[in-house]
Amino acid sequence: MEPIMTDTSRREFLTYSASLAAATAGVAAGAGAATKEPLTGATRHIHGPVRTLNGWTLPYVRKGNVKEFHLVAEEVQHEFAPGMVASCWGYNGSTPGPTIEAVEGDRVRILVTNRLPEHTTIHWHGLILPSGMDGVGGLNQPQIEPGETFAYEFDLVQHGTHMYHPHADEMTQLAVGMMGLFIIHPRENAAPVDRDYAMLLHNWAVHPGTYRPDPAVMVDFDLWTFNSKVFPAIEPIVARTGERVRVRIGNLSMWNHPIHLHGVQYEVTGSDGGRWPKHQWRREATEIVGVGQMRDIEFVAVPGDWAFHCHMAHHTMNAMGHDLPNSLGVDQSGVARELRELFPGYMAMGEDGMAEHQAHVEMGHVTGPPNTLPMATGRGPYGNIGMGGMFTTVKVRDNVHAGDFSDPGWYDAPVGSVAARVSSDPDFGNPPRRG
Ligand SMILES: [Cu+2]
Repeated sequence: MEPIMTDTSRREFLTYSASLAAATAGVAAGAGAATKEPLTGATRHIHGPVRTLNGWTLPYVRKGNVKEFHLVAEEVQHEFAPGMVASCWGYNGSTPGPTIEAVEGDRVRILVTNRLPEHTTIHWHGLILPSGMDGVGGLNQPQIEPGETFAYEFDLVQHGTHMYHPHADEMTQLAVGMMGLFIIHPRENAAPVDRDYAMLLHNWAVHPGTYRPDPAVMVDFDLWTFNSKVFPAIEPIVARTGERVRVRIGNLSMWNHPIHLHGVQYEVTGSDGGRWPKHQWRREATEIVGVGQMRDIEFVAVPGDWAFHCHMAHHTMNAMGHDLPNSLGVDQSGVARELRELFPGYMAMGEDGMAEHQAHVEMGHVTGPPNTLPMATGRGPYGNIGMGGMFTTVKVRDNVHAGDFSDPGWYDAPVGSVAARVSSDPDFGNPPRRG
């Protein structure tokens, strides 16, 4: 059975949006810059929709007083970025699976069909529910065997940013991509935002030249993803100047991630504990989202292109050969000359740092194994960006329309506001030095 959003549910959402627009217009009008078309409040909403970067939201069918969702656990062919596809496991054709969105007070029924070759379950991470609905296979329920469909049904008695994932053979099923977001909007007293983004952090061991994540790897991962995508395939977070933006971040990887946003101080406003009381908010530029944790951050959008990334440097790159001796500062010209006699075209790298890698790859000097992304890639308006993994941009412009999430291109910085060359002489100036 294909789940669909019924007319009833669509009408419910539209009616809600309209009434809320009227209620919040006064608040919203003050947020935009005065010289621009004012923010009307039409997009300010409490009950979603959430924008799952590169992802989607699962429609439901209303059956009496129950919202019924249907998840299918199955193998999916997943593209991490153009040039790299792997056989992963997910839900309803994607990893992460579709985002489930509902409202505090709803009763939900979630059908779970297992089309995997082994048993599975779903744990509703952070939700307050009856023990028998908690989804730990063997502890709370029988395993869902291949071909079977189980029904979970419970009341949503809280709000906040949550996740779902298997609690059966987790070593395999998490490693190959089984995860999703479960977002519960507050029934009342919510502070609206203009844009509401969501992402799950994850790590993968897809060894260079292979086509399936390796579930036996515990620490040495190759790929670091926002919603199972790596830079530059991760969509930008688009906003209009003055809009209030929320980004909901959940971590189902095996490492903690210090998530850093340039250009603003954001506020950490919530978690799977719901939206925190204002006196608990913290002003930060980097927030560690620990394994199994959720964090909501909010900020008022400032014009520009702003990096948004994990601050672990090796999480903003793709697979690299790193079981090698350190070549930084080592004169390799002699050995390179000898090796070129054995391997024509051999080039020594790393002597002056790794920044040259991207240029060599793009010029075709370095060809990696098949189905393997370059370690560092991406081109911006001023040249190579040299990133990968958990990196994207927040793109804020004055003229983005409400509800428009399309990539506005690169920021056209005002004249005189970009760092620029003043000399090409290494002996330029007279800077103070120690020693
Ligand atoms: Cu990280």
